[in-house]
Amino acid sequence: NKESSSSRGALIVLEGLDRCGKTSQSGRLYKYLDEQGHSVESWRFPDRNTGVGQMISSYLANESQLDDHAIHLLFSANRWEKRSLMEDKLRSGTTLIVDRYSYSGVAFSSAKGLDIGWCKAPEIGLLAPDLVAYLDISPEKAAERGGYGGERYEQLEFQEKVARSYSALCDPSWKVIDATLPVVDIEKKLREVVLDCMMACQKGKPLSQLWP
Ligand code: 2DT
Repeated sequence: NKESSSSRGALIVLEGLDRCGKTSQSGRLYKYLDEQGHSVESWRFPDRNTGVGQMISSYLANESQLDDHAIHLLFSANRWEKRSLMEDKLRSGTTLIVDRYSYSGVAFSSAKGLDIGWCKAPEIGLLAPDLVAYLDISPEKAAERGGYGGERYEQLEFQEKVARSYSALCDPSWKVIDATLPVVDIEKKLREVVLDCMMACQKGKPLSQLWP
């Protein structure tokens, strides 16, 4: 029996404000684990490659308008459409590094004023991450990093609200990493917590579901 004889991969989620360095740290972490011989994949949400993802992408580019609740549900649906593949990968031993997940979903929508309980509801039953690494930076510092792109949400005032939503969501299990440290220091801290987490999953930590 494959499932009981082989160990599972870990679901690693990176969260943080725009320009906190998530994407570059995901890339570095992926490269490191891959070179160490681990089975690993780098994922991101929104996944803009699906049909739902294309609707999200055009909304983010301000090419379409959607009700705040409707776009929230699309972001959630975009995770649901990847759920079974995610579970298959994890059970077959692949570790997934995921750039944004349900926490972005709740943080960004509740920053618009939507009720936090309402925002969390459609995420119930998605796989719970084994590790949430939060790259912590103030909205002001993030804004200094060469400015934002032109997408919706990439404005200081809104990022301040998102930061407050993230603080409301943050629980003691999150690994909060100072995103203003030198890149290599962040990378080192991230590797440590990720390797610990992968070890726990190998030793049989069960997969669980949101919200724990
Ligand atoms: P990227 O710049 O990382 O592609 O994100 N967002 C993301 C939400 O509002 N809800 C979600 O569920 C997710 C995953 C964060 C694009 C923007 O989409 C926001 C930034």
